[in-house]
Amino acid sequence: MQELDFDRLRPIGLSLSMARAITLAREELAGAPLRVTEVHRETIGVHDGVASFTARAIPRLSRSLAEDSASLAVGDWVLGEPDRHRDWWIHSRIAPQSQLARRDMHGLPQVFASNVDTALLVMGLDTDFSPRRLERFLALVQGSGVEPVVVLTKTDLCVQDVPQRVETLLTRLPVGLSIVAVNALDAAVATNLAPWLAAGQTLVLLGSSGAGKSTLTNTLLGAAVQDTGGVRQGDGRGRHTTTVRSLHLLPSGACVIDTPGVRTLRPATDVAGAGFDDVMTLARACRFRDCGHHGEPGCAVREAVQPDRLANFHKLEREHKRDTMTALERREQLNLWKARGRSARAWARDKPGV
Ligand SMILES: Nc1nc2c(ncn2[C@@H]2O[C@H](COP(=O)(O)OP(=O)(O)OP(=O)(O)O)[C@@H](O)[C@H]2O)c(=O)[nH]1
Ligand SMILES: [Mg+2]
Ligand SMILES: [Zn+2]
Repeated sequence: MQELDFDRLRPIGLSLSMARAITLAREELAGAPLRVTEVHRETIGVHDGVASFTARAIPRLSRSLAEDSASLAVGDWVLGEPDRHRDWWIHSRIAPQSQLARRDMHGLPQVFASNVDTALLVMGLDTDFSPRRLERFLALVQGSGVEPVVVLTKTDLCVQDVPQRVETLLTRLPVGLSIVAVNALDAAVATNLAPWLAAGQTLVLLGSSGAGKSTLTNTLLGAAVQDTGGVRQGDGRGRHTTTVRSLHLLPSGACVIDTPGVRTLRPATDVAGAGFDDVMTLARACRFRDCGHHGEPGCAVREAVQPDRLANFHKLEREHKRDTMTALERREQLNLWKARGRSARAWARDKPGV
């Protein structure tokens, strides 16, 4: 077995703990360590620390991942080898040490990125600004081991709104959360974000279309690598310029993953109340142990949490319940609805005078 070349793999985000995991895996598995930079239908973009190239997953790997409702994601570490035609094949994936995922419309987890240290939650200070959406992103990150950092863009376009909007977030969101306001076009963003850009770190950019994720990527890269798009006049929405997730190597030695803007976001987290530590803590002081914070007497949550934040908490809680229902519970609920439908029909039929 070859020694792991740490210096070579560092620029593609190798951490010490992942180096250990790869070394361990290679005691039994063959192949060179590669990092996934892009995932396409048929092919996978990878980087070996020196160059990027295209590979394919062997069918056995695709099948075994699919059996676990998983698939290769940008940021994954994999082992691969070239065949005699010099075509590269990925044989195995090293278990990710962190993952950010949402639920798709069928309720299945869809991974944004693997092995990430920091999630930059990018939001424009213009019409994109929405504390409720930001709370959804925070719920998605919570419990994943990834540090969320709020990056507010377009300070140059919204000079007057900056202090008040930052204040809105500071009073509403949990204390200790990092909030940075930047002009994504200005090279100074590298200084603003320096604490998260150290060599070996991996960041992912999340946010709605038009927020400035690709603009930030380009400014941090110091080159126009990613296409950026305008925003629609009127509603200020983006045009979904970026269509695939991609990992880029920054001059600072960190890696950044640019992602397409998301329209709807259902966090795929197992943690109930994720992103709402304040609510969970305050709830211990409610008079009733099973207080739902809907207006029960002696509710400590309603007293302290902003009404709109609490409404968002309830909404996410309902979605979480629906998403984490077991198949059995789902069936029971369906039977209950059917029974209700039957009795309603029977009632309509038997109603006197009909
Ligand atoms: N003036 C100014 N313009 C910005 C800033 N951030 C983004 N923009 C502009 O906003 C538009 C959208 O930026 P993009 O970087 O393409 O947005 P995105 O988040 O990548 O959007 P999608 O790829 O569609 O998800 C572009 O015209 C950018 O130039 C900023 O801080 N200041
Ligand atoms: Mg983009
Ligand atoms: Zn309560």
